[in-house]
Amino acid sequence: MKKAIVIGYGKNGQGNQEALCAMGYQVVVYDDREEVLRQIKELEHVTAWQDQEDSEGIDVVLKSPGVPTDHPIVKRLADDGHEILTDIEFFYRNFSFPVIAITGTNGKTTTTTLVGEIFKKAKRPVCVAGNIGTGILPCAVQAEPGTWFVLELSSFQLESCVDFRCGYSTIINLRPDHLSWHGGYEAYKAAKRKIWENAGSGDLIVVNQDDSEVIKASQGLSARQIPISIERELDLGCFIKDGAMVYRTKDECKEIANLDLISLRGKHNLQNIAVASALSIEAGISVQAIRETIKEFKGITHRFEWLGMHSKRGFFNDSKGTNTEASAAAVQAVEGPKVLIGGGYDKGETFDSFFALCKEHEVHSVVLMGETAKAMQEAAKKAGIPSLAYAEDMEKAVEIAMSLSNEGDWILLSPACASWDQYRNYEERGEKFRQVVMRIEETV
Ligand code: UMA
Repeated sequence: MKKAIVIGYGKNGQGNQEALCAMGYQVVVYDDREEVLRQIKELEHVTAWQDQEDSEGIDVVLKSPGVPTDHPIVKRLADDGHEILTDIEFFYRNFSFPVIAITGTNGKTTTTTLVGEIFKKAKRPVCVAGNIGTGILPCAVQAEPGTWFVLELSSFQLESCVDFRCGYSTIINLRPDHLSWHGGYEAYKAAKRKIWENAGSGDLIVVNQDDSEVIKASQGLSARQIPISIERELDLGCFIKDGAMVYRTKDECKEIANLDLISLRGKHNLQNIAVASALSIEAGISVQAIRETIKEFKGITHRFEWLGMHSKRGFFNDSKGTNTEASAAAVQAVEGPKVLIGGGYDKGETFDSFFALCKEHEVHSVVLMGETAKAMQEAAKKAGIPSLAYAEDMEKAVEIAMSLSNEGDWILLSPACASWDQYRNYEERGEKFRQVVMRIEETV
């Protein structure tokens, strides 16, 4: 019987363990957290692996994306001669489904979800998985042959890739993010670029012409390239023309949808829709299925999610705004005076230009939380934002935001930081925000 070690037993690790067991592996699990080890002891098919144990006879090491590559256990296993894989590389080596892979700093989840919805509308069998929250391997062991895998991939997953390659892929955009994790912007970009590292002439990549870093990353590849832009008209690919999103091939220019029909708000979402449309059309989906989907698609939870009017203020939950670029898109998506609730885990980002943009887009008050509160407060002050406040938790943050706002204002949770200093993940942070907001009287 083949043996595997799963490192990290969160969402990803649990899915990997289940899939490996279903594939006939004997699985041992390593996790730093005591409570997780206790939980493993109660399981039937899994045993905990102790760090002193011999790793001889282990065939596969599958690391969760959030376990650093320089973690002592990971290093030791690598020194013992084991290859350290994340789920996406293992998937590539063991399964042969058609794949659409999506990465980028922002918009991955929206774009991935949208492509998945388009495939469902076109009645094509599809699995939507990856960084989006559903493990790739548990889906793979259950999927029927011919199922399309639409995968959101993070830099954490991609950094350990070696041979991974897929038929259709994109890097939506590139901005500084996860800098302390990767050790700088160059290393972060290198991790992201692994999505295209092995792309060959039979593969297709969608290249955002409005992003110079993405263009740079696409250079020198033999894969077929489909450009997209929301800034200018193109000779080929997806762009905006006369108030409509269109798709131009060498023979014709088809209208995908009039911009008035698109439900998602914000310029950043037009980019996501253009990328999703290009990938879907190239994978053989009809323009009609795409049009119908983008008419209906209202976005995803925690990503610029409308929570309604409460006490005559409009609330948006953008807990998934985990870096300045994502939060900048949210701040620009609606016009009018705003209060921003921000701050969180410190990834090493700087905030000066973010708050300059907030000032430009009518953010008159900022309520800050978490590790980055102090650095953000200084940057917001420098940018000249009139009201700044600190809150120790979400309850207090919403209370302060209410007191700093006027009737008709927007109150936006878009932290520009990851959540890991105060919450398990951005979902938990967004749910907490929702709970607090929902207690405020609903108005029209
Ligand atoms: N652990 C250790 N030692 C460490 C670090 C972690 O033992 O040094 C253990 C923890 O005790 C815990 C487990 O590893 O039990 C957590 O693993 P993980 O951090 O990889 O998190 P998962 O719950 O497995 O979730 C992961 C992704 N998380 C990260 O990449 C940080 C989820 O992406 C993904 O949805 C999920 O797998 C399903 O595949 C979330 C994320 O925040 C959304 N991603 C980052 C982002 O989008 O910016 C990259």
